[in-house]
Amino acid sequence: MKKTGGQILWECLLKQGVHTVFGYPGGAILPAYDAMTQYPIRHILVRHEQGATHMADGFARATGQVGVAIATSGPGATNMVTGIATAMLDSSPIVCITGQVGSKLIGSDAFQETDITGVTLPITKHNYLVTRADDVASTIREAFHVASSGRPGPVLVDITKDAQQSSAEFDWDGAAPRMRGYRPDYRPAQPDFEKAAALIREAKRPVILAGRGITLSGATDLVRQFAERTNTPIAMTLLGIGGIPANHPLNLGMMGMHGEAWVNTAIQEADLLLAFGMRFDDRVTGNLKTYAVNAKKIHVEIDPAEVNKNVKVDVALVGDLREVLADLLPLVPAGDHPEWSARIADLKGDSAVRDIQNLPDNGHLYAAHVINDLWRETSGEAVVVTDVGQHQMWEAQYYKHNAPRSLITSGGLGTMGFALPAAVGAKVARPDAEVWVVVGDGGFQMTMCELATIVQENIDVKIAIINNGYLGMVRQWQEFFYEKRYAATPLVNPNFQRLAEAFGVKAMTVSSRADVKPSVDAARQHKGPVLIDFQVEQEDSVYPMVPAGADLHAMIRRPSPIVETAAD
Ligand SMILES: Cc1cc2nc3c(=O)[nH]c(=O)nc-3n(C[C@H](O)[C@H](O)[C@H](O)COP(=O)(O)OP(=O)(O)OC[C@H]3O[C@@H](n4cnc5c(N)ncnc54)[C@H](O)[C@@H]3O)c2cc1C
Ligand SMILES: Cc1ncc(C[n+]2csc(CCOP(=O)(O)OP(=O)(O)O)c2C)c(N)n1
Ligand SMILES: [Mg+2]
Repeated sequence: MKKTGGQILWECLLKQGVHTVFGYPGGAILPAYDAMTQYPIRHILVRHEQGATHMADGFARATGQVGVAIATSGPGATNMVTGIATAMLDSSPIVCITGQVGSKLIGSDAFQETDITGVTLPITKHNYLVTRADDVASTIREAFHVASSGRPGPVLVDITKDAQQSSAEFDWDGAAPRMRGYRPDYRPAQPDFEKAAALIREAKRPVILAGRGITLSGATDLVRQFAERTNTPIAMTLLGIGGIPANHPLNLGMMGMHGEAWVNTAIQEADLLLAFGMRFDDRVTGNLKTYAVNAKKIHVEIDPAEVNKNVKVDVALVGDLREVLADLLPLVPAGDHPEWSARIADLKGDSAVRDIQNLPDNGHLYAAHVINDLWRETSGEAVVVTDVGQHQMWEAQYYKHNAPRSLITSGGLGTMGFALPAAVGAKVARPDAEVWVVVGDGGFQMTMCELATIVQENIDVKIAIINNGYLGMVRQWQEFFYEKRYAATPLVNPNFQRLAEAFGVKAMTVSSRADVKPSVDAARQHKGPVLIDFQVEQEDSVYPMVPAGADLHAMIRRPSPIVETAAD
């Protein structure tokens, strides 16, 4: 039966299992919106198209399923750019659908015409311009296949207005993806398994570097088994957090620029690094010349372009981590490294000292207190969506995540404004989960218009603004590296409580430690969205810190008053 391109779009989305899309209408996408009314699709009307992309991204990160965002041509499409780039850098599978001017008008600077496939070429895994209704089904199927297979990533499908309006035969089966040049199913060669197993057997000071790939591949159990069998400690990247429970005895915590001191020291002293689904980001390695110089390196990675990109490795096992580990595990004997374990225990010191819960209340409210109390009150079981800045790092340090996909954060692009919309996507994807937004006073103001979306759609997210009156992370760099010249970092903020109330969101303001717990409890008991403005110490800094490009072991340590380790 013939259907319009607009109808075929929704038919395909439903067949792909999509029930919710995040979007904003306009002229060039109107035929598709009109067709949408005939289908059982939940459309979440955002307030800015950037929000739609972050929502689709949050949806994808919370579940592993493809998230879908939709917008009109021109400004609608260009507003999506930041969200697409965010998804690209963190390998998040989203499909963005944009309307385009009529095919005959392309290239004429028509009203709201932007060459969005040109604009997004470097920030999409792949993108398409569809000019005929006949091509809608095959393109949508391909887009979902590309977004979700191999190394996931964003795909954009730009559909001209006439392709949405005209009719074509809808043939789902005939539209199955046929992509000769795209083969994401790599498998390592057998001799490489042998080489890796030999290095593992010989290692005396091994460390696993666990990244986002362990969750993307569904390999978290296998990584844990591998670690337990070989008694190998595990260091996590920011995006790996949650993949291995924080309370697992072999989980060391986060590595890198704001990682735990003992983790970075262990990496520098290691004789074998097992990089599982991580890409040696510069925030992870510091100075490459001095990075883990005594360690052999094994890299298990699905994308061949990542191998030997930043760090030269001794053995690369290119393939899906879960499949590779399933084959590698039987080749690896059970082992122990008593001296290494003792050294690590020594480095770590008494980690209970880091527990700031019992430090005396000196009248100052530190962000770390807020995060620590939030962790305790939610029993570590919330899905926390963070924005970018100091609060993001404190969340990573003080909220102990035990479940995969329970920390959602923009790592690679570091996109301020990500948290609030991404949390909407996460809550829509997992309505039964308790979802908290941890966001800075700066980043909140970048996408706070989505409070209106939250109210219109009754999205039950709880929002903790870590309000330090500064673009805190930049202020910290100015303090450390620019002699405290605070150029353009102090913020004059609105009254966040009254602002939230104006949107119709229940809100509180908290400025003392004693009020943190009761406010979190009140927020949890309230059905519906709640915002808490936590007015924290203004000039606190995130420690430890490896200055950009410095040696990983050259960390700036916290002078006082929150103690990090007994070894301080
Ligand atoms: C303010 C700020 C501070 C930061 N500080 C730190 C820090 O201190 N420490 C830190 O770790 N990060 C930090 N980051 C984040 C950092 O920039 C990177 O985003 C992060 O380190 C990347 O982690 P990753 O390599 O695990 O994830 P990704 O960048 O998502 O890479 C995952 C890798 O896994 C691969 N992969 C995907 N699927 C599979 C599969 N099925 N099988 C095998 N491989 C797969 C991918 O190809 C990719 O190479 C910071 C970010 C910000 C914004
Ligand atoms: C869109 C965007 N613009 C600028 C930056 C640079 N930047 C990184 S952290 C930061 C400060 C964030 O301030 P705030 O949201 O208040 O969080 P805080 O660091 O104070 O916790 C800035 C400006 C960014 N990451 N993203
Ligand atoms: Mg701030």
